[in-house]
Amino acid sequence: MSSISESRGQGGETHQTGGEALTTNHGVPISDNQNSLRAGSRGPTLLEDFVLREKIFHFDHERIPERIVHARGSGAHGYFECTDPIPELTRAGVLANPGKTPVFVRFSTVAGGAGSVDTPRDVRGFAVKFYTEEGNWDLVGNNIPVFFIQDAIKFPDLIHSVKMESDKGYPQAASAHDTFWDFVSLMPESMHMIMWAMSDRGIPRSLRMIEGFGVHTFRLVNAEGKSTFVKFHWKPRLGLQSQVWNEAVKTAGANQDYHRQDLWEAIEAGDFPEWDLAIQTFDAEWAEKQPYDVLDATKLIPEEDIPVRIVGKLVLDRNPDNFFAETEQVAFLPTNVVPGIDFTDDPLLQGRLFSYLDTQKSRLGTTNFHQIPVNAPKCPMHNFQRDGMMQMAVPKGRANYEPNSLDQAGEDPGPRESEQGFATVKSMTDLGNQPDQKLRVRSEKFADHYSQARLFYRSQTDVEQRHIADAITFELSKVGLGHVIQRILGHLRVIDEDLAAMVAEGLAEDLPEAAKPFREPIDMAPSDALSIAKSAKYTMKGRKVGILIGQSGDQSKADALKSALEAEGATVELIAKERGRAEAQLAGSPSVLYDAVALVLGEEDGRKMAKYKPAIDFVSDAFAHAKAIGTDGAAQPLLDAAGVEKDEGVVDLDPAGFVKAASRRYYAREEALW
Ligand code: HDD
Repeated sequence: MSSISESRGQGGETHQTGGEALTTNHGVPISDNQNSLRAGSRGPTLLEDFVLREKIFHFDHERIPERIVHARGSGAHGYFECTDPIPELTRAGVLANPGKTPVFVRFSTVAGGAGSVDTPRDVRGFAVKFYTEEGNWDLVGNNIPVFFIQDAIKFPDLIHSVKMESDKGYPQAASAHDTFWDFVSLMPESMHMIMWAMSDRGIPRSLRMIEGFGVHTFRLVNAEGKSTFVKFHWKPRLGLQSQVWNEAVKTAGANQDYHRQDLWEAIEAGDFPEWDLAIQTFDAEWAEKQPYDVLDATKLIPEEDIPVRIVGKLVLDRNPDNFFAETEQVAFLPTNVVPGIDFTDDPLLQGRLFSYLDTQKSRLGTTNFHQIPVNAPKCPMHNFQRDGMMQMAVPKGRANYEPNSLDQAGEDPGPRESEQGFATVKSMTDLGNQPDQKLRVRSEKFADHYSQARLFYRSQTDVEQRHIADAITFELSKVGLGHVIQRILGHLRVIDEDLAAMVAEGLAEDLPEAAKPFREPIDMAPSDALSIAKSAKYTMKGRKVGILIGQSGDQSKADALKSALEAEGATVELIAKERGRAEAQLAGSPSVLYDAVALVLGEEDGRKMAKYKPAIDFVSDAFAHAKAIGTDGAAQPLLDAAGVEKDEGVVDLDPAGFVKAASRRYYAREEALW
């Protein structure tokens, strides 16, 4: 039996190195883990069996309440490296000094439960915990730079409406239902985020290919106490990529853990996901001149107006050791800021400052949740807070209050305040606020709900606009309340008449009167940065290719393709009808799991597979989902059965040509359907 010191790490973590004696939680060695203690071999189990009782007792309490939102998530460890320090803007060491800061990141969907699928149409959470030398800084953002609502008081309503309907208990992980669309139809401020959520941003290809945004305007504060407003952006080095809707739906069936597995495998393979951290900074004078309010979380600042400046990079290089201990128990708090970073009076952010601390107590059960290793700061932490459930620390001495004069008696007096400590920016008026009355009102500047929805829509390519129209059409087709559909169409008319017409046509609905805006929208200059397609990166890095090899297929062709693809950074999987002949089995590996496919078949395979449904679906889905298909004459019967028509994305098996073709999608195929 190994000694206790060997089996326990410094942070209290339990190592499982194998071979040690099995014990109870209290360290008593167990001789039999197969049979409970009975009165006779066929008799009742005895209450005396403390081994059984402890094991079942612990098991019965293994689950904790899941997050009310963002319940399904995937996490990873890594580091943030500040490459372009900004000491002139902030005294926060994490951004003011070059160097690395450890992080834990959790990505999530919003609406579904912890056991739901990875690929619903939904917003993605992008929460980063920086373990800085001055305490933990949590940037708890999303992959969309704006939010549905302006004021935190509406958050419970928003979430109640989007979660499964409270009487039926469905639909799970879907916004396509009555209550969500009813709510947003009555909240025109949500229209901008609706455009984003209905765009391809709502169905990302991989968590490694999403942007992240801090959403709110925050403050950076330098050593002189000067405050500068800031918006935070994460830009994925792999570029942005999305699925198409039909693909996302089928992926949910093929692999419920599609994103989680992709993230895990990339990190295991040493193919570390990376993002640049970029900032937009501005002062009050600039903010005052904008037609929107920088404190309104339903508005973004176009990158054409304030370009982003890259200050560092995020690298995720280590998978969690234990999903529950780390990814489930991690507690993000927007209140976790460090000296040099501060809040603004954004009313959505202000509400969040209460909600997250509060929720951790109900989720993790104790005010001492900060002691869980994934939540604990990596810098020293001292204060006079004591006790509470599950207290892990063993403070020495009796200095649990201050001021005290115990040092005069030679005792440790405990920690002291520091002049370098966090100090709130004093101004409440630098954005024109007049805090002379208590009011339940919103600033006039929050009243324009459509200009940026229009900006987003009109900044998209034709294909992207069509995807938005199709997504809204799909979602509304699941809405049973006719008046809600009509009300949404009324909003769409204000955003863009063509969009409204496309959706109305898709639903075979008449167009109602346009909604009456509080404030007439303005036409802002389209922003290319808002379109995924306009800044698409054609690369094999991060992409996965499936090569279907037939029984009489030429293995050397498959091998040549595989090495050419891998040389460009792609992951390749060989797929065969029989698992033993390849890495994956055709029936369990539909083409939705790959970014491009190649068919390496013999003449007989081509004929046989033309009658085999998984093979036909493999090819017809790849084609419908705008993916490159590498093929040759032998596969023609299968291509015919799958309805594939030759185009620039259907290429022969020459490795160089296929690699080039496989680095992008062929959305022109969709245009043929319009
Ligand atoms: Fe929130 C979790 C992001 C508004 C209340 N939120 C949560 C997570 C993310 C966000 C990424 C998951 C963190 C994790 O992985 O553990 N939330 C946002 C963003 C918002 C936002 C970007 C708007 C800009 N949230 C928001 C409001 C409220 C909340 C207005 C309440 C007033 N959010 C919560 C919460 C959660 C949460 C209920 C659930 C679990 C948790 O906090 O730790 O407190």
